[in-house]
Amino acid sequence: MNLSSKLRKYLVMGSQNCKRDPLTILEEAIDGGITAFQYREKGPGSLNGKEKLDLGRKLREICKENDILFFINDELALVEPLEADGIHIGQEDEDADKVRALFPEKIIGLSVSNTEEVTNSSIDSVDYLGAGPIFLTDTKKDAKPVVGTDWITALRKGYPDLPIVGIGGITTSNASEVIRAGANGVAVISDITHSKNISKTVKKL
Ligand code: TZP
Ligand code: MG
Repeated sequence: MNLSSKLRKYLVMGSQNCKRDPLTILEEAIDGGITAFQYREKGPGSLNGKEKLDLGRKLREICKENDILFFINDELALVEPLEADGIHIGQEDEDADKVRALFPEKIIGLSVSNTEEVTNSSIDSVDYLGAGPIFLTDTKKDAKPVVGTDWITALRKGYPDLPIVGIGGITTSNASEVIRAGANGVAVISDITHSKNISKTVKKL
């Protein structure tokens, strides 16, 4: 499977997003057919230090057993201990070319929310782009302004061959719009983690 296909249904999650056991939630999402997972233990209510590492190890193991790509959000120091397949960085993190130099073999994803961010980033150093927030989201309190699916269309035009994943407010009701606009995949937190039937939700995405 190529990278684009492996990013089709991308669950992003930390314990702070879960009202139930995160391990069970991940297993149910895998059951539904997610293709990638990002450990994003961040923000109010998130774990730190050893607890963060321990939960990461368990989630990583589940992804390994099920052949699901495992990404770390932001934190370069977690990449090696958790044997991540890749890392997802934002504009506030280390520059993409520096991350590439540190991890020549890892998959690197970069969030871009507008043209200025694209101009200021080393796009050549990354393997995929995260585009958003596409729709309104309550999950990330400091999210940038909503960009809509037009942002996907613009990125696709500028980067015809680079995998693009939409994020922000994506649900079973609007995921198809994101794909139709040119994204290879959808990255989702709350519509999956808060679902009463996670497997069914993932199938519909
Ligand atoms: N980055 C941009 S929006 C967002 C992140 C991490 C939150 C997405 O969460 P949800 O619940 O899928 O809207
Ligand atoms: Mg970040």
